Amino acid sequence: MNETNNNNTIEYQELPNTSMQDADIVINRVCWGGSVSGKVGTEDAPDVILIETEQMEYYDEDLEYSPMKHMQVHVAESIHEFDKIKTSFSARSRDKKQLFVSLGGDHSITPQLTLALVDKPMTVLFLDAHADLRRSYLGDVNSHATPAFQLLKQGHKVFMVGIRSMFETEALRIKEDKNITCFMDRALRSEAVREEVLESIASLEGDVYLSIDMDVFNPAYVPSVGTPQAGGIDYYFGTDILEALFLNSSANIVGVDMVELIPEESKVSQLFAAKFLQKIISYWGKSQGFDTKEQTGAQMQVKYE
Ligand SMILES: [Mn+2]
Repeated sequence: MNETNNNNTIEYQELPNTSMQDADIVINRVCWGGSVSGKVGTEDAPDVILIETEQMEYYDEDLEYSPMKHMQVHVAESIHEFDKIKTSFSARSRDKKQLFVSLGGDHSITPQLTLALVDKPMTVLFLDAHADLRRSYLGDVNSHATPAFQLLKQGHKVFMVGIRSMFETEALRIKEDKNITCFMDRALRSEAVREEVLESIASLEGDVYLSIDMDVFNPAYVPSVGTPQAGGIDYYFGTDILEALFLNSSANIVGVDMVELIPEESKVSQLFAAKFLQKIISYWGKSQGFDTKEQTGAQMQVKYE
């Protein structure tokens, strides 16, 4: 936390915003909640999560470094129209290795983001309580209940973790489609299965996109999401997944999203999301060796106690 920035613009951890071209981390605000069939308010989450990043310490207590001493961040203009999501990373640097994190918004944004980031098949690590494999939902093919279906249609493999709610046709698709790997939430109660999940994630290679539906977490950790579901993973298994993917696999991370959060009065949900966003940035930074690079990051430009 620092006391030097008192303006009204939205920043990550109140740090100076650099250009998209020069940034190591690009944070995309996708304020789209148009397809939510449960509670409303996901479109407000990106700004609220970023505001709560001000409450986070710069130092990462797990990885034992201060990521933003070494990295620059760009918080992009917010997007309010569904059709504009596909072009949201068009100004990105083609030469520099960057982390693209999108804050949703509902889960319908994910297939638009993968269209924005890649033009060939990859693996999508899909953390979610719901299978999201419907062909259409309430007449909408771009619904928050259809993203996994859309990702498969784009040619991607989908690696699901935490699933605990589905329609019968979705269950059949999971059993039959060779491009789906699925670890059901109930199975994760076994430590051996949790280890198997982490080993499978660590063995991922090539391009990988990480989509985190915040309802994958137990509602005690993240009570406010579009469609809460009993059961769910805990915070530490979430960070174990980040460790397996970012530090233990050889995967090239093409992008990450966090979706379906709805800001609430107690702030528990958005504080959890802010912390998890920080962990994503920290683990990615470590995977790129930023912890040993020179200290010219955004944090060096602020006075703090
Ligand atoms: Mn979902």
